[in-house]
Amino acid sequence: MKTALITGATSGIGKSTAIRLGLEGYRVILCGRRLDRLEKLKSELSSETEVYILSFDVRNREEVFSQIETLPKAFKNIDILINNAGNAHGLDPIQTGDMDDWDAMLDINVKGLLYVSKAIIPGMITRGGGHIINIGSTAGKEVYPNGNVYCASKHAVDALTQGMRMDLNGKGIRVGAINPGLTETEFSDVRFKGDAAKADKVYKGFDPLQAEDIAEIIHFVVSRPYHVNIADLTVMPTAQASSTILDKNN
Ligand code: NDP
Ligand code: 8X3
Repeated sequence: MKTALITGATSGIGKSTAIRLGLEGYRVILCGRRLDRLEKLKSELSSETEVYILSFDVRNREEVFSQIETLPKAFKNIDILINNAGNAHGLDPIQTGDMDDWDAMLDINVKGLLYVSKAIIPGMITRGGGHIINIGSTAGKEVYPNGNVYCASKHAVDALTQGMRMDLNGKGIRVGAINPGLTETEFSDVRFKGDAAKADKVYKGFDPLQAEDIAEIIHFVVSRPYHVNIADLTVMPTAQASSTILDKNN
């Protein structure tokens, strides 16, 4: 039975991925800050697979390492790391952007991903195998107006995926990125700080991707034979052609 650690499992893509992998027979480690949600998900999944919870803020370097250190023997050998935790904060032109939002995006989406990876990669190297999937974004391929720092954080994820793949080559570790386009999750609620009307508008008038669509792709990627590494996969709703071209009548 393979063990997968999923960051950001309390909601959206991470939660759906945890469910999908759990149902497919992977042992899952659910991570996130909202412990109540992690506990609820654990109780839902426990009849299907072995589940363990780690509640930490990916921004807190010490917490990341000390929490991962507490994993019991059965969960310690992580085969699959899904670096998913992340969000956008704000959608403002650079000249009026909120610096706390900038810090949050760079600290969570970039540095948080690095801390979690740093805590897990040495074990993978020792065991001679592993699979890391970083959740990038179409925003990591193409910048859009007012997306400035979020796009920069996801471009950094793109660079880190390439860098990890090079540095870990020869160590038996597969590294790849999945880059979703518009996906209906709590992403826009967070971006617009709980303004539900603004958040809902993002996904109105077209068929956005759902978290389950991405979870299905993640399961496909991790279940390929060992010699196959899906290095970089971008997926958009059919209505989306680029980060700025969206047919809301599709
Ligand atoms: P959600 O807001 O639904 O989920 C975000 C997850 O990240 C939550 O589980 C949240 O858990 C976790 N998270 C956020 N901040 C922290 C933190 N400081 N420490 C630990 N966990 C944290 O959004 P999505 O599911 O959409 O987002 C998942 C990933 O997908 C992100 O990396 C996002 O950038 C990316 N993405 C999303 C797209 C979209 O259109 N929705 C498209 C492309 C990429 P908690 O708050 O409980 O800690
Ligand atoms: C999330 C997709 O276009 O809202 O990364 O930035 S987008």
